[in-house]
Amino acid sequence: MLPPPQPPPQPQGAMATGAANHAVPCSAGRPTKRNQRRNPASLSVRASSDANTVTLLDYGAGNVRSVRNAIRHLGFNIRDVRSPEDILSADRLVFPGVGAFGSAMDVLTRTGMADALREYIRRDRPFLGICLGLQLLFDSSEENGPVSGLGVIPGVVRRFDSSEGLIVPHIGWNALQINKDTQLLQGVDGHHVYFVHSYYAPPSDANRDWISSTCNYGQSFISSISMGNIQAVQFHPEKSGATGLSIFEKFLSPNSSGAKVPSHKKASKLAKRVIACLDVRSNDNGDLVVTKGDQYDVRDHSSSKEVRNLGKPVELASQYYIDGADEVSFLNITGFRAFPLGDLPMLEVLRCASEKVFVPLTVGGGIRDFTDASGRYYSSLEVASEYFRSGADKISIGSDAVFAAEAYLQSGVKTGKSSLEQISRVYGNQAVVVSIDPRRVYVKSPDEVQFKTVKVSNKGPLGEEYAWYQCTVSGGRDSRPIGAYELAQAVEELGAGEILLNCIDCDGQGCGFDIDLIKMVSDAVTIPVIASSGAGSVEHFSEVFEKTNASAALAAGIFHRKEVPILSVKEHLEDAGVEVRMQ
Ligand code: 1PR
Repeated sequence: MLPPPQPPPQPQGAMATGAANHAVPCSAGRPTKRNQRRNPASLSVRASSDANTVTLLDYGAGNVRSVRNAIRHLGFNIRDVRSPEDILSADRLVFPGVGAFGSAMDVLTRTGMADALREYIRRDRPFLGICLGLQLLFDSSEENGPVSGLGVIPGVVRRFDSSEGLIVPHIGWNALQINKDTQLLQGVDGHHVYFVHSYYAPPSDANRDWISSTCNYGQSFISSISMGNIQAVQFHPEKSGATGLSIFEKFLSPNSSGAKVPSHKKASKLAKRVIACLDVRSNDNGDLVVTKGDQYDVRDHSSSKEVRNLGKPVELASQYYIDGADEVSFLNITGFRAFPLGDLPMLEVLRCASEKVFVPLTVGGGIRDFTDASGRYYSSLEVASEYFRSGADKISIGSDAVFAAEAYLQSGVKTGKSSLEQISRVYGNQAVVVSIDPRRVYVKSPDEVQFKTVKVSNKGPLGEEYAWYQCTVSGGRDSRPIGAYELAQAVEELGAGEILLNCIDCDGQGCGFDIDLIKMVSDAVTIPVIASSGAGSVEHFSEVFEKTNASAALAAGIFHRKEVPILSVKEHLEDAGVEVRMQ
């Protein structure tokens, strides 16, 4: 599920902090503020007779910015549901579920919207549920429960079982198997779409008539339902690239055939992801640029010592989306110095990118508690919330997660107060990535250190056969007394949903990923690991997927310098028998 923000989001266009007031339009043709924000006096006008208007049920517990962006991108206006009557009068209702099953049902029941939804569905009015918006249609869920759902479809929503080593949450691009001929899913049989969830609806004889597609992850689960005008999908069409937008379009304008979905080899399972990463910071002129370091040194080696400038963040992110990146990550690499909420250009970059990039966006840098110059305290949760509100689907925590893991390993107690714990509790662990910045330390024997070592593939400078990977903070500036292995296991326990595993030694070197490190960490946790640092050729990607349990591979320099196109990486992986999403 995509993350719910805290505090709940304001009606569309309105932002919770002053930062948002500085927002400027990212592109021409974007709906005006007047269009976006509804005048309360106009709420008595219930019917949305405008064929270009879609009603959106944002019950206030979730961040539905990506859904809004996708709807607007397709040329539709949004009418927000304010009351149960708005549901009943909708011509076309989109219900993007976010947050936990129980709290969503609480809000829907308390506001009378649960009954209105049941009635709307009973009348067979056009409905599209997304993710939790599919699960809530079922009888009940195991999530913090059992908790009763809307009871439209027979069945109990269950949690994926990680006891046999299945990586949970189920994050990534998985193949759809279509079971029913529906207009919504026409042309997308065997395509990958983007999922992020820990709970699923199992197919059964009782709900067989509802199922329009299934997907396989550990076991078969319902990826979409369709009955009359009632449709719902477990995946995120708003984050599923061209395939997702075409699905959305077919719902929003049923007479259209939707954007053309390119045909390709049939997908069959969870794809390995290829991620483009943009390290972002201000250069010496104060412009926010994409930069790229060698072993984290981003300054030119010429006499000028300028911060390397590899392009504009929004332009590059949009290009990588078009080129087929499965995700785009922004790392605000000097976020540890400055207060991220003071970094209005970075938030604006995120807002603009999220209007153009319809695959998941991760942002990291500077997520921690902070007291500003005037003495006002901001919790890390507030910082993360602003990132989510500005368009992030996931946030990534670096330095602060190291401190949290150290404290946890020392005391053995989860205080619940670290940024990692607080953010994953509110937003769900699938929305929290921990970025690890380790440096290789060679040793002659594993007994020399208390940390997990590996027998290295290439011996150290003094013939050392072993190494441990020491974690750092503040962009590699300070080393800490904790290894990458220990950190990975601790942050999984504290609530991380994914690990971004960098390696300072390999960063920018183009000599390949550190297979020893990635194998050690990806074998140590049951959450997805993103291999990062060192990609220099397409073969490096197939090597990391063949030799480790990494779920994704991330690169920066080779994409920025246009040395290796994303499509070449995907084609090579496909030829090597690694399943990837082709668009
Ligand atoms: O500590 O919570 O403020 O987060 C800071 C974030 O910024 C962390 O995720 C940290 O990894 C990142 N960061 C800090 N300093 C740097 C730097 O480069 N000076 N960048 C930095 C990390 C590593 C990867 C890079 C890969 C692939 N960059 O993001 O993109 O190594 O590069 P390659 O394909 O060119 O080899 P906090």
